Amino acid sequence: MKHTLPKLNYGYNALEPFIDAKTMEIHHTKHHQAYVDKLNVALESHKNLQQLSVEELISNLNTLPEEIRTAVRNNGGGHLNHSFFWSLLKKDIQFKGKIKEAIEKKFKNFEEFKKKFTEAAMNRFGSGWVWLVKKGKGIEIVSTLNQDSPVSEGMKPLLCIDLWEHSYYLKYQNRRNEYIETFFNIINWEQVNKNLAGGK
Ligand code: MN3
Repeated sequence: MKHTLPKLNYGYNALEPFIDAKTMEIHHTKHHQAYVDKLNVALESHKNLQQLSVEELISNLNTLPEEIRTAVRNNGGGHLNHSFFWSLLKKDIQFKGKIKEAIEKKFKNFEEFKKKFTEAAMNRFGSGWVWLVKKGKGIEIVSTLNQDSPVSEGMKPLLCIDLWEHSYYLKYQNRRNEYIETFFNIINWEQVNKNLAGGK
């Protein structure tokens, strides 16, 4: 089974003016596609691993043959992280439901959550991601380097922001702070609620 680039269920311009169409198109068709392609190359001579989903691969990195472990970690991680990220983006979705309750329980209120998430994203040195994850019975903010995923650590992602410059540089250049601020306008809280409700 070859891994394939998932189609977006919205247009590249759907997140304008917060994320511009050109950035979305390049991010999806070039960056994400490259992770998919390189993952397939890494698995070419490992027929048994081709049956596994990318989530299964990333959940069990330590069981993979050493010669492809880094390639799968980076490119499988890139594929998994981006597929998840695309599902989280939508304009004009109200913050409500169980995720609202969980965030208010953990962080007191939305503003405090936003502040902590923003701090984590600003402090992510270099390329990586910041996540809201379910861990045990609670939720917490974690940060990963490069294309590492909290899935590898047994955590269940609820929400994430891509902090690689390719996700914002065309429109925001070095202003990561503006990109992070704008991200709060395009969170699909309906999907985050689904992620919270889903297994594990
Ligand atoms: Mn990216």
